[in-house]
Amino acid sequence: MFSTVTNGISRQINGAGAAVSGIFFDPVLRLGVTGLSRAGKTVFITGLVANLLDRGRMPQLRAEAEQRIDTVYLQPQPDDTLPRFAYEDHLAALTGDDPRWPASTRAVSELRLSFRVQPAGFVGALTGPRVLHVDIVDYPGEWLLDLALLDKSYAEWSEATLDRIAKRAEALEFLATARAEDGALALDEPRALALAASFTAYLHSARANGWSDCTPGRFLLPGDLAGSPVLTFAPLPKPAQTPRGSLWREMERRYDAYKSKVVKPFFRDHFARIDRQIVLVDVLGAIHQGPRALEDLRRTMAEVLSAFRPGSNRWLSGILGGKRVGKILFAATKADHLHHSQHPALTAIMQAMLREAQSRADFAGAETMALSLASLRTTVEESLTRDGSQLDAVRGRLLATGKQAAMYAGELPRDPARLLSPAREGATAWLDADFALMGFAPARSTLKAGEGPPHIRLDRAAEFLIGDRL
Ligand SMILES: Nc1nc2c(ncn2[C@@H]2O[C@H](COP(=O)(O)OP(=O)(O)OP(=O)(O)O)[C@@H](O)[C@H]2O)c(=O)[nH]1
Ligand SMILES: [Mg+2]
Repeated sequence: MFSTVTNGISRQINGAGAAVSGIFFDPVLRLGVTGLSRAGKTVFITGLVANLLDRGRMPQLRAEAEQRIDTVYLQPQPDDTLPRFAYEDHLAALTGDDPRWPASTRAVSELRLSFRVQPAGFVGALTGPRVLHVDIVDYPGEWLLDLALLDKSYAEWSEATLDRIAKRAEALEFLATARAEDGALALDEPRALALAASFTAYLHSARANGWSDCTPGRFLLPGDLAGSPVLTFAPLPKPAQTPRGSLWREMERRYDAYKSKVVKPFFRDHFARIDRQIVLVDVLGAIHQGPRALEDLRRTMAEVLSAFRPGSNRWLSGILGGKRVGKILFAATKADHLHHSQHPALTAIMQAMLREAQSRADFAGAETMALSLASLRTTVEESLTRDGSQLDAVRGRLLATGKQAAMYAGELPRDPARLLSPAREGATAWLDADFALMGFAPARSTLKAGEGPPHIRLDRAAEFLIGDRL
């Protein structure tokens, strides 16, 4: 009796499964990985994939703890026009004999990771193993900032940009060039190129000095668009007359082309297809740079996040057509610079930074979480005695000299407002504290069979992002 019933159920489930997902293809989850330049995207994807292939250090991934994961394997990705994420090269750099950090990324890339899992529970016992493909897409957060350009004309963008950078030392040279230019005069291509080059140079030095709002996004990461007209424009003061063929008119045309030929295709072809998202934020780096950098990061992150609030942009809601990112994880990276006793304070700062952006629309129902992680742990914890008191510190191999050193980053306040408020009020230095950071190199390590490279909380991140689908 019982067996006929279960047989019936199992046939039904098989039938339903085949009808829904089609027996010919397995479900796919697209995971977007983003963050501003140097936030830690490449190291994150490399560490995550290595630790999903060899899961010895992933106890918080539930399907792994329940021993339901049969195998995980890399597969050719489905998008023929996207470069593959160079996983093997990055892993070799991070874990070789002379471990080093991977080079900065030039373009969007993708990797397909496939899971063969035993489904959980009663139903699972009946249906047998199934396959889930996770397509990981690495793209710069700066490209999300470009969304704001869609609502702005060239004149509005020029004015806003010139205004915003007016007081920045990094922009002095560009501003002088731009002000000396008369946009009403006929276009002279070498002058246009020089303007764009000067603006790009400003963006690079602004980025290097810790400013986060470095847009248009492709100016920092041009890929194969380098030198093309869509990237040969810059903000200019608007002249009284803008005759046909003038520099101003041509810059306006190129700005519009950037929006329609670069910004829109990215959102349509890549962003609109993302199911889950992780946003990596180098909070520690900004704190180290000082209050101005932290405030700039907070404002920029709020802008990055507007891409995840359907309704913030009409054109975007139109192409999304009701589809939205279901889960968003905000991760403060490089947490291995801190002793674990300070991780809650770091997470709290990350959370507070997002609170404003979050409360505005709560991402229209997307589930969100914040945590601190290290994609590749380069340090071990150590207790230091300084002036008779104990300090929770970390020790690692210095990037600059290759020597071992212990570091104490400073005491992050338990109350995030102690940092965020002075930053918002325009303080130029932290009053009662100093935050040091040392650049650590990846540690030399010999990995045991079945274990990925050392990390902090990659398993928690993976559980949040894909655990419910395993
Ligand atoms: N200590 C430590 N440093 C990290 C970690 N992850 C990233 N870093 C540092 O941050 C730098 C940037 O990391 P990437 O992963 O290349 O950052 P990215 O976001 O891909 O950068 P771009 O491709 O240039 O936009 C690395 O070179 C490291 O110095 C980490 O887990 N621990
Ligand atoms: Mg990268």
